[in-house]
Amino acid sequence: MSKPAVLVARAVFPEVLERLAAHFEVSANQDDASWSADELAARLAGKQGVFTTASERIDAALLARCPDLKIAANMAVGYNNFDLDAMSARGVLATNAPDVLTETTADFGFALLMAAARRVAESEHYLRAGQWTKWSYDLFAGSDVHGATLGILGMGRIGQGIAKRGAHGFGMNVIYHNRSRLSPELEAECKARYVGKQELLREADHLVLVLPYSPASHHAIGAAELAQMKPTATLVNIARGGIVDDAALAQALRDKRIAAAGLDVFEGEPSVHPELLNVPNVVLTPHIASASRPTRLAMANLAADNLIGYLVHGKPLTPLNAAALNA
Ligand code: 8YV
Repeated sequence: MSKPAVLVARAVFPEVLERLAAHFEVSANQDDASWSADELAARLAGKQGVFTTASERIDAALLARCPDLKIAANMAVGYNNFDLDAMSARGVLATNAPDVLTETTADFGFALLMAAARRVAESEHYLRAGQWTKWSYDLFAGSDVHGATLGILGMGRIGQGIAKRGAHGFGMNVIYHNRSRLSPELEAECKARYVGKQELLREADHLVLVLPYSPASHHAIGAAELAQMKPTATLVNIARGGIVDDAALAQALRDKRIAAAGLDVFEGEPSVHPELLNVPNVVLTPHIASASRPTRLAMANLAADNLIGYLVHGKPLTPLNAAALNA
């Protein structure tokens, strides 16, 4: 019997490709370039499965051109690149890669928070540029993290990881806002208090965004929200580009409406709003919050396990639309 055909849409660990090759006829993106929707559709002809990162859009238009496709497996916990309704309507299973990246991503949220609040990147650039000639009492004086109020918008697994780090490691007062409240047990574990969005914006000394992207969360932080924050506040986005209005944020940073920001995700990435590149009080990283080697490998293996689980054994590990498909 011939093996099912699978497309790997991005270059990925060789050991993961080897695992896939034991079960599938694998075509893989070798050079890590982004494919256009047209190219992706052409390459998906005759494929039953596709290994995606969070950047390949799987929607009705693409699916109409890929009648053989049965599963798209994201090497990411976020899945705003999937149109789940269109996938369900076409009988295509969607899977993501939750849990395996939670702690690594929460670590990075804290790294950005610390770097922005304590002006790590800004001061490093200054030193490298040879500008450090003397000690001065207010040289790169930033905001304290320990004991401050940590606001979290979006309280899924990664948000909870950040809350625990803040409460238990840094003695922070943790407040959060989310579509739904955590159970009292989880609130106690995270030492986090539920508040409305306005209170979150007003009270947070450091605000971390960890909510999923959807049309409802588009520009959840824009000029109006930034105007409500403390002028000493730090904003961290490790969620998705598009949740923050990057132009409004650049303006707020320039005007010192807020003190600093740490951004791992951007509207239209890998392009970055030019105004963000021109303000000093922001730390910018290229979407690497989950990028420890063990975690990226675990994410890739989980995406591979979903392809193998579904196409070989009929049992995916972390399905998103199983109910709609009876999978
Ligand atoms: C991924 C992410 O590295 O998991 C997510 O949702 O944003 C990142 O961890 C990236 O999307 C590549 O798949």
